[in-house]
Amino acid sequence: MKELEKYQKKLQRYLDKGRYQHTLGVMYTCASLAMAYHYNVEKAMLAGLLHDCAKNIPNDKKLELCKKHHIEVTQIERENPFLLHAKVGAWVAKKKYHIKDEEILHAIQVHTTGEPAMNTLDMILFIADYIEPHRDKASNLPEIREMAFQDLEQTVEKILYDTLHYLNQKSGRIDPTTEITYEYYKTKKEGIV
Ligand code: DGI
Ligand code: FE
Ligand code: FE
Repeated sequence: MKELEKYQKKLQRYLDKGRYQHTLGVMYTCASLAMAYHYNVEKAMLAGLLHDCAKNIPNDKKLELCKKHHIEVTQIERENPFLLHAKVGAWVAKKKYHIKDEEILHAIQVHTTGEPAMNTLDMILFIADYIEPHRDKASNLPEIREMAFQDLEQTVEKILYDTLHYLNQKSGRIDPTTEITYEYYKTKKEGIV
């Protein structure tokens, strides 16, 4: 837990106030979900704390970092560089916060779009990011918050369904990974895979 405090101090310098509050919300929500699903609580808290560590890096700087450090950038990420805060975040967590745990780095990397067949920590972070106490805009929050403590996979499917609906409504470009992930969890729910 000492490490968590050290990282909090550092993060506070790199994130704006609202983002830092969100980060703490995600960290504690990750802890709650870890308790509910018998996952390592400290590890889940670390993933939650660091997940948006690259959020306040300007877009041109994110693209520059990717080029310099050979991080692959897809076309949709080039057009919507905010999506890159997940991949770049995993890199920052590794290089600047010295996180060695590959599971934590992976959960950070996929926290925005998700990916098919996520592991427990990936799902805990993905869900915590959506339901943490400061979030108030997403639709169906009370229902999703309840579901989160009952079934991780169904909750991921519901969040992706709502996210795709929201992006369609505001004509936001959809990352193919978001779509593929939704299809994976939808099929899984129907009992086909
Ligand atoms: O960084 P946060 O705001 O805490 O949360 P996040 O990393 O999950 O990003 C949330 C935003 O990402 C939300 O507005 C929906 C958006 N998003 C998720 N998948 C896609 C997407 N945006 C686009 N354009 N395309 C996607 O596929
Ligand atoms: Fe994020
Ligand atoms: Fe977040």
